[in-house]
Amino acid sequence: MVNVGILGATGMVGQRFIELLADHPKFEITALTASARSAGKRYEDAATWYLDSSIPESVKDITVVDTDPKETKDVDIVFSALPADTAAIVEPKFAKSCIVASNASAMRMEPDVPLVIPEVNPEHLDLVEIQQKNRGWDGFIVTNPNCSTIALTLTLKPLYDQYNIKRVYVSTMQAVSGAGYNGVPSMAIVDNLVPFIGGEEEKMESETLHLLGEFDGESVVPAPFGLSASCHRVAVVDGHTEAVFIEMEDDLEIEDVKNQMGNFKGLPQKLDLHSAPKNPVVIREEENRPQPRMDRNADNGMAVTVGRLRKDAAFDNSLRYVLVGHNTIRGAAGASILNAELISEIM
Ligand code: 11C
Repeated sequence: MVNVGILGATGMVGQRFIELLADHPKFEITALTASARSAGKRYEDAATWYLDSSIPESVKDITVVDTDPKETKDVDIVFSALPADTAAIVEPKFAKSCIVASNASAMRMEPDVPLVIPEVNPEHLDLVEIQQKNRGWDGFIVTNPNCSTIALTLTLKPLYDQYNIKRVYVSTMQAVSGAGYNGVPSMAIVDNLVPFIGGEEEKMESETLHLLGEFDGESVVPAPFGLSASCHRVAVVDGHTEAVFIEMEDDLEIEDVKNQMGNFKGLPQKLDLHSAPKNPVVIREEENRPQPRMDRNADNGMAVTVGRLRKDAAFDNSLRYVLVGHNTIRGAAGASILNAELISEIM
């Protein structure tokens, strides 16, 4: 077993890490960190558990420590659920000696830090060598994208491989858990919608093109199409919904698009990663799907569900669809864990 730690273990994403790692066949949680207020307490006493599942027995008695590498010796991988400002300071300290699989946005666009979705761009992990050389670290940082970006990019990748994409518009309807809130108290948003999520549109626009970009041996050259995002918070507990509009350079057949997405695997067959979904994109034909409550847990929350896939009659060579992805599983903790599983297999 590989010893792993979770940085920021008491928050919403930290709890997802615990839930997903509790019975992991290769990773064993041996360290949990949080702010100084929680340090020294048993995990069960330090955390207000938000999830529907109960706190796994194996972590209840772990003593929470400060988020400091001196406190987490003997850990090979740390998963970071830290807020971006803390992550920017703390993650480099951990990366001196261990692998940091980060969900935080702080280091994602650093030119020598891989931003990876295993099914989309595993080859970007080659940046690790450059990172270690640049920074003199024995460990390294690998990041996963923002939750809305992951769901969108998993659906764009099979299309990008097959067609010349000209431009993409996306309008999101994002769950409150994305803001780190527990569902019930934050349902003050019921009967309302917030038409702004700070930094989200910029992240979707830059991260998506970076993920689909080519690593030329030195750096990543972003994919060459236009992408415009409008992001909104809605009264849903978990599961981000996105309405996607794509214009291609050439004509397309909807059946072919469905086949490309539905049969997309991404990972080489010989790689059997524990958390990988069987099919990263699940296609639904019903007119009223996907819906967050019905579809966010597809393949343990690791698959993105696409529905309402249709030609866009308003423009030439265009299509539109709606997707739902679990924002704290596929879009956060599950994404970092899948990155760590990939690293364990291939590096
Ligand atoms: C939200 N997507 O729903 C955000 C949360 O860059 O990892 C995740 C922010 C990030 O508000």
